[in-house]
Amino acid sequence: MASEIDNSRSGSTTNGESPRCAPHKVALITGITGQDGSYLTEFLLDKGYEVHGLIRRSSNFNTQRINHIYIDPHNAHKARMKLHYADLTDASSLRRWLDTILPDEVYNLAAQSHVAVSFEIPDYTADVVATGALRLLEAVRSHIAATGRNHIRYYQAGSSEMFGSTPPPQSETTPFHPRSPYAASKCAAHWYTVNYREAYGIFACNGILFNHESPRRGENFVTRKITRAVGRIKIGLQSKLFLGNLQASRDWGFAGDYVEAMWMMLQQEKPDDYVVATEDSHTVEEFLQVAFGYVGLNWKAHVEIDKRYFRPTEVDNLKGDASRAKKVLGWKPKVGFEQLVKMMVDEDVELAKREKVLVDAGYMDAQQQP
Ligand code: NDP
Ligand code: GDR
Repeated sequence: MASEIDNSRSGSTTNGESPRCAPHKVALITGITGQDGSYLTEFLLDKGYEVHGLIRRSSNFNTQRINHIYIDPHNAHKARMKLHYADLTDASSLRRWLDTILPDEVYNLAAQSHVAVSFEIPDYTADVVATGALRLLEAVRSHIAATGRNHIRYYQAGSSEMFGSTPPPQSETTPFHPRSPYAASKCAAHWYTVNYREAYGIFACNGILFNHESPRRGENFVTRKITRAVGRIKIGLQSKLFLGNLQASRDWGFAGDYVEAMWMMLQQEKPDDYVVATEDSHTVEEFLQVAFGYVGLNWKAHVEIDKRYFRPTEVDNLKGDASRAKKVLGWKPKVGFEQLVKMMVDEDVELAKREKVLVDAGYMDAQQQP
């Protein structure tokens, strides 16, 4: 699905709604195939942007979350989202695509983003999350030096995990105390971004985003793992759900709301760092109660604790203070906790129904976990 680029910035616009030479902004997104990348792409396309996404090579297609907005590049005048192969571990690919695409805004969303997995592959996690951000910043810096395009703006996907064991409420001034290789790598990426802003005057922002979820959330994060199980249990495809620590608290928002904050940060006069959060926190157990209760099930009858899902060091309590984002950006979340859980359960019940059709027709094993 990744395509060769159309080098002309004025020749490839819109889904046929605007004139071919209409002025438009160009965004470059790393991590476009992820949860946030897909919502951000929709958001920017709606605003009239031309969106270029960097995708990494995979032995299977990894574009499921953006297939619905993909237009074959052979319809070049219609396709406003374009995909290119690159990798955060490959500096040359980053610089090459910057020079070719000439973006106005760069969103660095790519990451090995699973906290528990980062204990298993710490070296790789640091290479992508920390050094990957540095490679991209350096590519932006050298691209600006070579071209003089100093209006380019950079967004770094920071995380509430950086606060780690520092107690809530957490704001932009709260000290970091990371509790995983992932979180330590995000701290490095955060400070690289601050440093490139201070050293080279690059318009670079850190969004310190608290957990945000959606029906597109990866299936091994706890919220989606729960709502997938609720759907499958309700439809009779599964009976048990194995989880780890149920007492951890998270400030869970909706990913669709959070990508708007990313964009808002890059529209300000000056670059800065912002916490983005709902300011409301719930335990994993509370998530279970709402999700199972919504379809008339008792979570206690289905959930079993499996030690393998506990982490060597846990982050117990995250609850953001998003006053700066509210005041300066005018951002606020639209979807609350219960609405989020119900949205995810609704979608996953429908997904389980479709799976059931495949199981009944003999195309899928009922025990086959997604
Ligand atoms: P996902 O895990 O859904 O998506 C991660 C994206 O990064 C995918 O597109 C993935 O590609 C890509 N990627 C992974 N490794 C590489 C690499 N070496 N080179 C290029 N691309 C790579 O994450 P989210 O969308 O949930 O999160 C987006 C960003 O925000 C991440 O940086 C995450 O750490 C951060 N974040 C997320 C929060 C959340 O609650 N969702 C909260 C705070 C921060 P592929 O599809 O091929 O795997
Ligand atoms: P988190 O999200 O670590 O906060 O990182 P995750 O959903 O993985 O864990 C949240 C909490 O749930 C507990 N938990 C389990 N987690 C998973 N994945 N699987 C289980 O079976 C399970 N049982 C209990 C965890 O211990 C934890 O306390 C997410 C990612 O998106 C990061 O990239 C992002 O930076 C942060 O959110 C903010």
